[in-house]
Amino acid sequence: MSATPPPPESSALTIGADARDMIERAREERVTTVWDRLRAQEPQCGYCSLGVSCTNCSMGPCRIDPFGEGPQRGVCGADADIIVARNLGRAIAAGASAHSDHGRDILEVFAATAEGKTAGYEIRDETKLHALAEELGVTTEARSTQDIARDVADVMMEDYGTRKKAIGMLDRVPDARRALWEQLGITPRGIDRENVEMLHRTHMGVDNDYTNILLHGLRASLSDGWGGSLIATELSDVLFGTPQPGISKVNLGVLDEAQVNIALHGHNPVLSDVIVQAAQDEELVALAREKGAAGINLVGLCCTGNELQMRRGIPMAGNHLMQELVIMTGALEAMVVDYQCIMPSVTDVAKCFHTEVISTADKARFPGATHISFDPERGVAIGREIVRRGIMAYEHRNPDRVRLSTAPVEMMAGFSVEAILGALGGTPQPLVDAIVAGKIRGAVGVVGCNNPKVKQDYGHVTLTRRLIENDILVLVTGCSAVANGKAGQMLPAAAEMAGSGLREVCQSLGIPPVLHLGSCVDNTRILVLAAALANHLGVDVSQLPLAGAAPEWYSEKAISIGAYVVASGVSTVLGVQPPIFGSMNVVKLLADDLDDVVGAKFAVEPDPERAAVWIRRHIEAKRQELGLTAHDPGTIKLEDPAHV
Ligand code: BF8
Repeated sequence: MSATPPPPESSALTIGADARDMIERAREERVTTVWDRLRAQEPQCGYCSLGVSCTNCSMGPCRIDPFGEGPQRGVCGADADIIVARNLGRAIAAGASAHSDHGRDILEVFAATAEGKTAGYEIRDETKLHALAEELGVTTEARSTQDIARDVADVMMEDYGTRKKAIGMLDRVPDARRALWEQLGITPRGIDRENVEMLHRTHMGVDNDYTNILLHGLRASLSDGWGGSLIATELSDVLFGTPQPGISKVNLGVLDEAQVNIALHGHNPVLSDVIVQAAQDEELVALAREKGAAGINLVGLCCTGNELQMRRGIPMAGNHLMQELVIMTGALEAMVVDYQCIMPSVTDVAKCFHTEVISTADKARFPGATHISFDPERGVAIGREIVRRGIMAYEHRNPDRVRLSTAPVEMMAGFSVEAILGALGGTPQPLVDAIVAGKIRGAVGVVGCNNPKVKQDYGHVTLTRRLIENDILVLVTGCSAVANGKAGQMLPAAAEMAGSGLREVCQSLGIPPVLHLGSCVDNTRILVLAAALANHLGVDVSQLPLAGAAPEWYSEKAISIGAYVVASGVSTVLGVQPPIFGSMNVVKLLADDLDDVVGAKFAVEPDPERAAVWIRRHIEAKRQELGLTAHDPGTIKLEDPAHV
């Protein structure tokens, strides 16, 4: 019998000192983490990795033999092209549904606030509400904020399901792109409709043309990017305030040994915002002191953390792969979860410590957690109850088991489109001038998750670093923002890391070369900025020197994001192989032919150094097509065949 090889060194799993320390602790204490579970699954199923297994009906499960020797069709007759396309289509619909249902939840709280039926919520950005009302055709003159909000809510509700030709915020899209979507038949009509239609099409015996399925995939994803996610972003700004830049902190060092620590994890800011209010309550602060703590320290995780950091400067404990490790510090009293990206394993890890996991969404229950059902009518009272539970858990903390070894890092967050345009003097023209002059070669959204198949944060940090060194402005969201924050790349002083042109622009504006635009639904901020730039220049988005990248993606939501970014005209590089390689027709469609259809395509490149070369070349080609200056040598040698 061969002996099981020892697990890899923690330094092979993550670049973060805070994460390494906690992975080692987990091993010492025999607590299982995501990396152990990945190892236990290896080798993972080859059919599933290639996307050629199908469980859509009970004549199956079926799989196609990628070597051409075994079955080439499922029981129903579907070949590899159909199966891969159906699987990908369903993944897009799942991701788009997750974002859009999050948007609907915020919309419902917004609508209830307009009716005066919530506690702890108000319209914080009236200017943005008025702008949205005008965009959606809601009269604002001589009307109360509540009346306007009620009508805006009604119009947005209709975007989800009512029979329409197009969802409501597409006027932001450049005319050329709108016309292209019409011509291709992929203008998103209703948010729920496109996702339901995808589930219908991918039922056995409906859509059996892989191209047709994937075109609808683009339509479903557009209902996310220009629909559900955009509603989530815009209404979160209206309810909780439009972000403005500010300094915050990041990594596990934001936990404070002297205080009650409560982590807010998930994606939806509606509950976490009232928890922030509750944590400032004098009675609760006094209760924490009575229990021996110096105060109440809220920290964020994943995108709920991004929402709070962007608007309220709440420190960020970590990104996706840190959620088990934050409990391993022994200093966390409560982990409050809403939904999305929350590993079911957190309750198992919490059992080894005094941490109470508190679930709050009725649609996201976690066995082993305390469930406190969120109700916006009692928002403040629920927020107080949750904070009180965290304080009570502090009594059970074992000080001998606290292990906090890393100092936090400062980062800047809060770059809404409004804040960016504000910094530029209210118009994109200075950005355009810098691009035309070649000081900034282009801009790239580096976004998405951590995935234990990639050394944590290595993909995000390396790719971003190479891009800024080459005078490419980087916009980050989601877990990529956290990774770059931990690496110190998101402070104005990080301009020193950038090429001379980008450095000069950042230093003159006092901004970092890597801008934090928010959570994953806030990828819409990147779309809106790209569209504003294209409209300003009178060109299509696909003509601009832009690109997208998701170096460590894992989620179905990331698939939807990638699809709507490409369908909006921005080519995108994925660092983790999607399950499509069982159909070379699908691969060719996505990585090649799509460029002729929507003016953008996908690439897959696991090595961030090579991904940087791909992006740099792409940006220089776009610049050339626009008649802008030929590429400057930069630090990446584009002619070097080693980088091809
Ligand atoms: O929505 S980046 S791991 S936390 S899915 Fe999740 Fe991915 Fe992080 Fe935010 Ni986005």
